[in-house]
Amino acid sequence: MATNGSAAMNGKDAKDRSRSPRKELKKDPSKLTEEDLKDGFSAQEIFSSAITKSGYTYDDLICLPGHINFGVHDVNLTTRFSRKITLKTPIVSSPMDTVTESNMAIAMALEGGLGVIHTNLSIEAQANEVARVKKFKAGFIIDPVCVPPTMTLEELDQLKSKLGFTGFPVTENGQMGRPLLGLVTKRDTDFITDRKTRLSAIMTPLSQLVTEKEGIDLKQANETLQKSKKGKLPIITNTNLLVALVARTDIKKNVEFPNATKHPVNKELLVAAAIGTRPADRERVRALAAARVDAIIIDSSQGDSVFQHEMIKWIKKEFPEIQVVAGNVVTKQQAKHLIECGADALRVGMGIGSICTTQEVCACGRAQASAVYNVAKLANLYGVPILADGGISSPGHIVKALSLGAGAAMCGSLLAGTSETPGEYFYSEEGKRLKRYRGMGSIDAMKKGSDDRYFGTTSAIKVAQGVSGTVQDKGSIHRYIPYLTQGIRHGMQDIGAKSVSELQDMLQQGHLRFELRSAAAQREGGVHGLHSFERKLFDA
Ligand code: CPR
Repeated sequence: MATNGSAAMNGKDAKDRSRSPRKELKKDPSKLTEEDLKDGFSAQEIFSSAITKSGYTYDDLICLPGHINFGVHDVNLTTRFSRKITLKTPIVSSPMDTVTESNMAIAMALEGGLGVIHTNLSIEAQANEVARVKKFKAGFIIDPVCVPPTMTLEELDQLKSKLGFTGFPVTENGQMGRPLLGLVTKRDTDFITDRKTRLSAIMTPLSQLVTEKEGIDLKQANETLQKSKKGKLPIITNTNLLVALVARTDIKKNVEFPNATKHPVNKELLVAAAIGTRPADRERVRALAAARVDAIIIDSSQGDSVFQHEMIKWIKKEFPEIQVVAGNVVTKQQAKHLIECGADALRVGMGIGSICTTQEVCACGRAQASAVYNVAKLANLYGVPILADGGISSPGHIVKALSLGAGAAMCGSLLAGTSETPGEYFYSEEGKRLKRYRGMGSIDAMKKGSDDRYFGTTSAIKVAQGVSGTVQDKGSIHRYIPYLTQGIRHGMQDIGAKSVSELQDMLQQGHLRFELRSAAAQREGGVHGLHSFERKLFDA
């Protein structure tokens, strides 16, 4: 065999040498091509299951860094939620009864994402939650707690200590939307010794109140509050019905939300709501449409069913302006069926949620990175965005979901425990502040109605596909989402992608490079080798 440096090489040997790695290393660096410098693998190469026959999770993968020629604040996170809805923040809160009701949906939309109101509510209650989001106007309290004139000071004291605020509108019957009779504040109540006195005797009556008429904007309300030096400004109709309250403390707190997800014309916040696939859910769709819902999510763990096909076609025919998100799916075939029925977006993920036992119980599902990549690739051919649903526990996972073709990440556990989620905080034995978080297929949640998602409504035995647990307090969404988005921006900057669309162009052209991580590489990529450490997520 010819050796290196041998002068006497025959034609075959010369050919072999031109392929040898040693020859490659000796290449003139100024002649290196882009191909020579390619490291790692394209997504197509990684997910070509013909070779490995394995599915991969987010943690199995790592994105290789690219070239940075822009600042982290230049990264644009604008993305597609569905055919017609665009978000400035690629995060959506899950339709779960411990994650999204109106408070969460309002906060998510203000931060540029979107909230999906869960369906474990009566039709009327769910439509009401949607209406609360649509009626939201920054700075205006649209459902202030009202009290009746017959209430005693003693009862008011109890209410104050429970709710933590001090001023209340007094209305006929103590209900919102009724004629305003007066206002009780600290000034009216502090020096009254007889706590059996009724509010009608000590409130400041309507005739002495500063009020404004319905239709006023926040700037005008603010001016009136400043001029009058009052703490609360009731907003009323021409017939004195109470429609909102503006509080000086809220105006001071009220910040601008430049990323808010709003209707381009009427400026209302956008909101989505989940439904099931039972015939009775058509009535639910009608009520949600009447409440002006923007998107309907058909909530099913296995979306490729004849029930869902019929539901998609029916909604698209009856309410063509409402965006329909179908799912859940994890294969190209499932995705194709739902898209061809008219879906405007797909929800991707089966059996990978943090609270989920579907893969254990039903032996069905798919590792999430493989599911997202494969479904996104198919859906992209139709111009339909996908939501990577579940299994997200860090901003890095969101970067990976976007890198594999998702339009946005749908998150449950990541957002659970924020102050805007339903449910009260409580303390663990070690003094940690916690909230409950449970799967919609847990026995507890199914008993409240969500069994339809797991095809369990008519079964004699309800089989749990999830668990019920707790998560730690994460503070407000208005601090937490900016932390997540800043993390995503850093990740995209490292990859060298200035926008989500650029990232996905890189994915499609094979310029986005990945590697699989061995078990040791995954250990190395986490905190290791310390005696102890404390994880602080951000400093703001
Ligand atoms: P995590 O973000 O907590 O990992 O997952 C949330 C997602 O899990 C939800 O958006 C939903 O798709 C899914 N999910 C909710 N409850 C579930 C149960 Cl009990 N089992 C399986 N998946 C569930």
